[in-house]
Amino acid sequence: MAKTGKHREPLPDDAFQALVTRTHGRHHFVTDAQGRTFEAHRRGKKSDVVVGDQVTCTAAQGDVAAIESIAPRRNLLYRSDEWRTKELASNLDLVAVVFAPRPAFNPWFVWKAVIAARTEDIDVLLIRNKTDMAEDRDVMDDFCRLMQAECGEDVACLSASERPEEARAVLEEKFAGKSVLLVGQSGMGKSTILNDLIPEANARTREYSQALNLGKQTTTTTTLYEASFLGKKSSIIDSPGFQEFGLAHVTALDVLRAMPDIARHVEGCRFYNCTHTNEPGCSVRKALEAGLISKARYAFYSEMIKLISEQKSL
Ligand SMILES: Nc1nc2c(ncn2[C@@H]2O[C@H](COP(=O)(O)OP(=O)(O)OP(=O)(O)O)[C@@H](O)[C@H]2O)c(=O)[nH]1
Ligand SMILES: [Mg+2]
Ligand SMILES: [Zn+2]
Repeated sequence: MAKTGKHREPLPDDAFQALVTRTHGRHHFVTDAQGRTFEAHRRGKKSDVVVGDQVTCTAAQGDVAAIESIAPRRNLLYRSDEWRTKELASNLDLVAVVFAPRPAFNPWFVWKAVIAARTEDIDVLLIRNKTDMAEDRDVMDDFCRLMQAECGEDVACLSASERPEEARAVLEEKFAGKSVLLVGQSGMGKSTILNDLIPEANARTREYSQALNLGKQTTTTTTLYEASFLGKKSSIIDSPGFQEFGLAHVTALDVLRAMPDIARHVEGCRFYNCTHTNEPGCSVRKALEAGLISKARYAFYSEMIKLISEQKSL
């Protein structure tokens, strides 16, 4: 049966709308308006279904249904490398990037996640978790100051495991009425944060996987949980941690748009197409030399531009 174009056949009477709440390889789960959950298979063996998609399903037999079509998406967050793209979730209002001093703090991961979200016009919240840990406290403080004062990002500081009530109060307000994706490297505390806000989710956290020796990555599927925060319908999507936020799909302009601390200095450059890397008369480099731009941020910016130009010349 054709799903698009002029020759679309009418769907049977039992067709229904649903939300994709979980994907695991080719296995999908959808929830309908009555809150019933079905295992759902995509018609035609396509593998284009993403958590957050609104879909039309048919033939619910018991708790198994078929996904006939996917409604147009408002946005789609994904990462990519030279060879492939990996969709994370769709129809998002907020990307919450979780970072912490342990297992390892990686500012580039956070900055790349911000670029990915901004490129799709999705709002960002940075969540500094594990504030109870003394390790690298100064590094974390400096990073948060930079992100707030120089980059204009919203940063929430919390301790999901030691002060869950506080974490809940801060995040309920930020998440109310929104569809929120939690992203971050493995072990940063995404599932712990989810459990603080939606205890019924009962998501596995590292203690559990350590006890069972399940290995490093605790969360293995992307799952959407619905909740009511401050009386508003909201949802949180927990996703498996990963190490590299590949951005093979972004342009130099996308990078600059997501880096206001750099972009604010581009006005006086001699060349209209200045890349702010090695051109003479560059006002960004002047600002860098005058100490008006963070060295770490500039190093990140120039590496991103280098990677993008290398890709173009492939
Ligand atoms: N000290 C401290 N530990 C925390 C905090 N939040 C989470 N943890 C611990 O950090 C570990 C990892 O937490 P998870 O919630 O499983 O991390 P995750 O980001 O979901 O990891 P993946 O599912 O592998 O991507 C667990 O042992 C948590 O108890 C916190 O605020 N402080
Ligand atoms: Mg997890
Ligand atoms: Zn320049």
